[in-house]
Amino acid sequence: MTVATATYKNLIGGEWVDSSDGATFEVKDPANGELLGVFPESTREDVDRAVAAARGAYDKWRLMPAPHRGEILYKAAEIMVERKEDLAREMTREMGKVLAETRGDVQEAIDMLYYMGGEGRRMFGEVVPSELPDKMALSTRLPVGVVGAITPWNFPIAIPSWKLAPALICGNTVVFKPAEDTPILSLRLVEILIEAGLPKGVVNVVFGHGAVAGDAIVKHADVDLITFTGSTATGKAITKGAAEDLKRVSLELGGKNVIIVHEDADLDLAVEGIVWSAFGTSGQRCTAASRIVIHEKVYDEVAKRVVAAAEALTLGHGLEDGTDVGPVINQKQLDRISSYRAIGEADGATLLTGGERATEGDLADGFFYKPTVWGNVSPKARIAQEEIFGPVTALIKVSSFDEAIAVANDTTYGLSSSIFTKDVNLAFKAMRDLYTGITYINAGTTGAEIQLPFGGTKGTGNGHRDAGTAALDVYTEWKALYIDFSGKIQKAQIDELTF
Ligand code: UN1
Repeated sequence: MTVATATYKNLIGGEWVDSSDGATFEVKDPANGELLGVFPESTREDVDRAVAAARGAYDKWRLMPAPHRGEILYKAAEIMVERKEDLAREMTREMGKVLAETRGDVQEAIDMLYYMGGEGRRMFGEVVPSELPDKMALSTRLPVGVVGAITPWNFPIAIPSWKLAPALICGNTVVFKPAEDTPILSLRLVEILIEAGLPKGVVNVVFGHGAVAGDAIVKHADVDLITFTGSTATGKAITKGAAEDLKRVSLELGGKNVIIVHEDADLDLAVEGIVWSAFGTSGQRCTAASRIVIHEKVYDEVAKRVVAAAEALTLGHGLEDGTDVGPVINQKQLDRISSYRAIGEADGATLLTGGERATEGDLADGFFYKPTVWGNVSPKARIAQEEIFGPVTALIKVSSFDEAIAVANDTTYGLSSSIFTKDVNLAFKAMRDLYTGITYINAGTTGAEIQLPFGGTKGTGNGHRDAGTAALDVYTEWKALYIDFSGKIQKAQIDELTF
């Protein structure tokens, strides 16, 4: 397969421009190393110009009625529906995951554009009674200003849509730095927004790496809000960098997501859910199931079936028919995932399958890692505590429901959790007691829909949520309005009322 290599530019104030010093970086297919594109390596100066363009476009955009902003998002969704297949194919080349999953990624962006387009005609505030006569009290939303959006490579178009669509519908302008591994698909989203009628300067794109371009956005005095999805370490650095200006920071960080298999579970369902959640997207989802907590009565059976299913998965290029699992994103991630083999052994866990690169035939040209299952993992082991972000999962044996919940909650993360059980009482206890932002009953840990809040507790974030109406709280400031039509100066909490 030959793919035309293109040279791309930053988008600043509606103009396509090179980086200020002309530096570039390359983007390659993780399955075979093919060169796909050359991108500007943005400097602090480029970020300064992008922020100035976003600020310049802000007043016009915030004053456009929200339903009109919504129409641009609807139009973008419609264009994306038409191009879904092409976008999905291009994404598989750039990011590696299989075509069914890249179609899902594009669909998630379509869903988000439609959903947030609808918010243009909702974006509800509140009207509440005033404690004084002839006075009205209500709340409404104001945009925050210039949003710096920094996004990861694992959902190259969906996650940018989670940031850009709500930011835009609320009336903010944006400086967007997509992940350096997947800039092509992120750029496609912006191109589509422009085609749908987005005015110049409302979204500005600076390509590059976190150390310079990302850092410049985070520390820029004229950026009001940083929205970031990525690692917990980077999230902490962003929080510190943004503290000087007291910027609002919305973070979606790591996960160590858990599936509980209770003794009464439907094991066919549970095994299918485990395999999909652990090895789909090569385990590179924030929501991937990297811990499976299994009741001792069914542990051996579940372990046997999960190992057999993992070994039956076909690795290959995501565009080839029959591929179940694509490559991981890059050499650095491959090295990181590989390093957990020795860590798991040192933890005293039993390697049941995988634990090494896959190098048969063409796989040697890409970053392929065998689906890996560790057995008899201690809940405190590093492979049960640290986010590996690859096709690796840890089986943990427990002897009761209460122990399962305690083990499930015993991590520094809190994104997604699930339980397989037929006992309705236990299902409700799990919904209440699993301290995560998302809990599934009789399903795996992945597959969140965009109309509900997405995010997690503890080290997974800082209390904000992507998606759903909760996202509106990230991208707006609440404003309270009091309208006194009594013709007097009335004093709240002071005036004695007689009726
Ligand atoms: C992520 O991995 O950061 O729920 C996002 C899911 C997807 C989104 C994952 N809808 O797995």
